[in-house]
Amino acid sequence: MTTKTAPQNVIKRINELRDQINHHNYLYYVLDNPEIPDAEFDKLFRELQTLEQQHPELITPESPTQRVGAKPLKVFGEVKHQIPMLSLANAMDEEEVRNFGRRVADTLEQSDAEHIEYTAEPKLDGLAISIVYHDGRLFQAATRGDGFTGEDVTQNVRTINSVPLKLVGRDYPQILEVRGEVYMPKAGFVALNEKQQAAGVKTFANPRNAAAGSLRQLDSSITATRPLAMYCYGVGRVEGATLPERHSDILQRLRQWGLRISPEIKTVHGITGCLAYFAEISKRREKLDYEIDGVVYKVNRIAQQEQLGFVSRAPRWAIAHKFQAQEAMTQVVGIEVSVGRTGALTPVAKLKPVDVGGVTVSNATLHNEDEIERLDVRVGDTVVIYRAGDVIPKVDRVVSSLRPKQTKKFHMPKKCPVCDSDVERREGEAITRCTGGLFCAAQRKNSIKHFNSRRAMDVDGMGDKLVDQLVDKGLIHNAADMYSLDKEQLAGLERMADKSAQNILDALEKSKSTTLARFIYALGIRDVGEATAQALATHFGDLRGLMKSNEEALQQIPDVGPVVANSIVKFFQQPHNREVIDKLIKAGVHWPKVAQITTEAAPLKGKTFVITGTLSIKRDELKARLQSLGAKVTGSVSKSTDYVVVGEEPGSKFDKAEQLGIAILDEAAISKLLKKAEQ
Ligand code: 5U1
Repeated sequence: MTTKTAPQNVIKRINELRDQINHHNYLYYVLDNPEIPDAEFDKLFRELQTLEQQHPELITPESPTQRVGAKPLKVFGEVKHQIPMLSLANAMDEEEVRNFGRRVADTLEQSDAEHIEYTAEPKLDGLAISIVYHDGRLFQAATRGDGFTGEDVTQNVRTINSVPLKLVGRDYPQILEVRGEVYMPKAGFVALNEKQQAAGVKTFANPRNAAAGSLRQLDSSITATRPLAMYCYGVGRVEGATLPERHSDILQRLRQWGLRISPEIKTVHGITGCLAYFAEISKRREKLDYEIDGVVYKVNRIAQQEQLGFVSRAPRWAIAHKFQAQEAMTQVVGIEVSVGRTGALTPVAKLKPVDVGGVTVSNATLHNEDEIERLDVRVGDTVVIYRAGDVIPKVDRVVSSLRPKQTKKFHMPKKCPVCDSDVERREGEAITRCTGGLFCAAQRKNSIKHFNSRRAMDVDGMGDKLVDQLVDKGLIHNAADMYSLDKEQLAGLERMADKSAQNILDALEKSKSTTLARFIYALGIRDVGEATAQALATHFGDLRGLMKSNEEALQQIPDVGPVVANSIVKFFQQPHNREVIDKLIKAGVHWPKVAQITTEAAPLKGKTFVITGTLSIKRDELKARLQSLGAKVTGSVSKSTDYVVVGEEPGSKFDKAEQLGIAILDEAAISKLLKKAEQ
């Protein structure tokens, strides 16, 4: 409907929309740093288009609807596109694709629309590029810019490996302009961001921005280090040769000349064929090596393309069928910290529910403290949420222009939000962890399962499923609680007869008699494996000594460095962990006294051992016992080896030991030596 005099509120809204669109075009095209999701931009654009259609008298040549993209950056030379690089009309759903198909069939006066040939191609989320070859040699490369004038990025494009500097064969046109998309493969994007982060410089929000930022570098030696690639999807100016009559055949010809064409391009019939292609590629989208934001359908016969022609900014013979947006904008109403099974603290943004690609999202992971710092996300912020496939949605960026006044920076808590134990974050690591492993409800199941495992307390029959049931029913909260279970409680569980309940009680009773090394290992202290547990047991001789020790003293023990020492001290500092240990000892868990061997008096100090072949004692256990007696255990035999311990079916180390005349100990001999040394 056209009204001659537009109301003031319409004029005001049109001006607002133009300002906003110009601002976002600048962020997107010039700074390669979009603030809002594409879908939000499309909404603004469509609203402006609708208002301008209703009030055509208000259209000005400067309106963003009257041009494609943004002006080129002045620092690059300008390139005039002899044939404008137009954009594509979008179809947001099947209905819009079917409308496109009907328009095509009507204009071509085709009664059988399903007969019309189309090509269907992935729509890469990169940067449109024009590359001109003169006599087969790369002459000039330019970005699309505003569609009529682009930026001269020849030097940068020359660094992209998939762009040939010289065409292959002889029958190429004298002048050939190919058009396509420069993009950054997903793996390359992840690697680049890791590199940027390590160097403490800006990371990119997504592969498209990374591609754009890399291509529009002023220094082409930087572009050369970026993992850019290109696919061609069409031609512009062609002089001195005639090209085939179908788009698909033109692409094949480009391939013969050495240009890269997507292997995913297919020829299909009718809109039914187009939609089947869309469904098929949607399923494989996540597995593709590059990001795509939709599919492009093009009428395949060039004669039909010419018949269809163009309308304002776009050809009538092609359309981009966009995937549902994977991004959406919403507000952060809170930031909570969750604790995982392994004690890792993960900050989670609580969101005003928002639809992202057909799924309602109300939480998004913020990963870790570094990520929060990088995003500077705060409660009250408007954020862009990104969801790919089945992965947990993440906060992609903060829309800083919409930040309310008086927001506060978020900091990770100092105490575990589940059990109130201290949290720790090691130097060089991104994850913050709870140190209350034995007690923390979030880690409960994991820590009890580890406690029961064969090489720890070896509670026979107490499998993972049983632990899950006991914890879920609230019958146990930590490992010590298992020793207070009675037969009735156990027999009341699923698939548990009286006999099996009694077997579990017997196994628990049996497990009370253990070794100090096994007990230390069973506590599940971070970084304390069997070998370290053994070394701690032999060094301290009893648990109290270990619990009271400090980092300095711990580091005197072979194999205990500053990181492990810190984990041990932190673990025993937690009152809740100590409570559980006291309860275990009160329940009757005990071990024989261990002969204490201090490092200075270690009987095997200075001796080097190598182990080869199969022994009845576990290799790790033997290694730990030797180390706790001061010996060094290495992996290869040399002149400095003192003993080679040889089990069944020894390897070449045995032969080498014989050649070098090194003392060989069989199982009986090493057992005797250990017994004597440990006395
Ligand atoms: N795959 C593909 N992407 N893409 C983008 N084809 C294709 N064609 C385009 C654009 C802008 O434009 C022509 C149809 C003119």
